[in-house]
Amino acid sequence: MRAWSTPDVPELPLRGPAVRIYDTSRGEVVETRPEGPARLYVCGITPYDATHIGHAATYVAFDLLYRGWRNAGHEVLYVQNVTDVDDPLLERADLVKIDWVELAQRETELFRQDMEALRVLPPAHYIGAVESIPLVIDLIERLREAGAIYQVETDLYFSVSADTAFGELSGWTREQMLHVFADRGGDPDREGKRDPLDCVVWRGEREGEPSWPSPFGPGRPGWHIECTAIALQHLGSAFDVQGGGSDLVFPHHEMSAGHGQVADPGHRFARAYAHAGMVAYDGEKMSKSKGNLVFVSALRNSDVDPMAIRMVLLRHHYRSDWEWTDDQLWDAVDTLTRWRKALSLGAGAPAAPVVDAVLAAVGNDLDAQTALTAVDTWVKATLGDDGLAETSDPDAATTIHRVLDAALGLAL
Ligand code: 5CA
Ligand code: ZN
Repeated sequence: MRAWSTPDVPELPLRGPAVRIYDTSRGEVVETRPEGPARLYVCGITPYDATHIGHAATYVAFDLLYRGWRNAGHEVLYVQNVTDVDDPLLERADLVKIDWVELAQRETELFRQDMEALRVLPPAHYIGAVESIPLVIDLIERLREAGAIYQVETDLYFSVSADTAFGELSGWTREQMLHVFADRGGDPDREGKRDPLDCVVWRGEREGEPSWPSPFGPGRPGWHIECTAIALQHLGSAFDVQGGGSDLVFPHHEMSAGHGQVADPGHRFARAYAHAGMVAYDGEKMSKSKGNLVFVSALRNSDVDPMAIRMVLLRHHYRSDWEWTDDQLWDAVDTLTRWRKALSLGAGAPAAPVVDAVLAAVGNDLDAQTALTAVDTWVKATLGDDGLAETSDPDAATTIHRVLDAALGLAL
């Protein structure tokens, strides 16, 4: 599948530090140590509706990681999927009486435009679930040889007990897992299952649903195995970071990792698992199923500066849960006006310490807030908010422009 176009990223005169990130499975901040290209997999959208601010926050978070690695001197190999066939997409297509393929294509195209506007660096491989069906079939065969697959009617299930590390990623108890499983695509009560937590890897054909031929009969892939198959194919085992929103910790990432670890015993699926917090609106998690949404495209259509949207997202630590309000957007618009004024002066307060501070902050678990504060301090000094305007650095504006764009994706 085609991704979106790559924005220009300025080169910086100095290297950033090694990137540290919070690993959900270890419960602490760890240093990433890419060998060869830094390998990143981030779970992509299910394209049944437009990109909302919650999605955007998650993709901007991992864009900081990409930029942090790049600025530390690593090449980055980034892979993202599109869940272009799954229950919620088929249900929505049915509801609005549109062909599911057309719905997926339309919403994926809108997502590409939103990502471009927000200056999110594109993945090198942008892969749909439908196009990865041959990979999924191969992976199921491997899991079957390992004894991890069984059949219930026409569906194939993965035995979570086959992964000796099952549960280590989330660190959740069985009770916690069972509590959310049904709400997150699972079927704990299905008769014939060996363990209520086992998950579907191949869903046998149902009337009125699309299906593809396979050695196990016609059907379609389960959700978790889609991401495992795509990641293993394009990144291999033990890739550096698996990312997504915190709603994917369990079951999605736990199951994907389980499939990967059974298919390739002795290797972790990913070295670290990173999760972005949930964005709420009107008091509840912003979600397509609840309908409490703020769409990136709707804001863009009302002429909101995409850099102001990006700034609102950057002002929240990527791991925190927060609530979107329009006030934050207007505040970011005002800030950008002030910043642009300072940047238009050319000379300003010394920029080199700001570059150091921004790179250090991004390298320290993607702390964009601290990076923005360092820039704001420079803006205040340059505009002379507290007295005399500082002009000692003749190239200050060029340097600040560069670091804002390279490290934070803010092109002003
Ligand atoms: N296609 C699957 C992943 S394989 C999926 O979860 N799609 S999604 O469209 O529902 O979400 C896309 C990404 O946005 C996921 O990483 C998800 O964790 C994240 N996300 C969804 N809702 C929010 C929210 N309210 N705040 C922050 N991130 C969110
Ligand atoms: Zn995924």
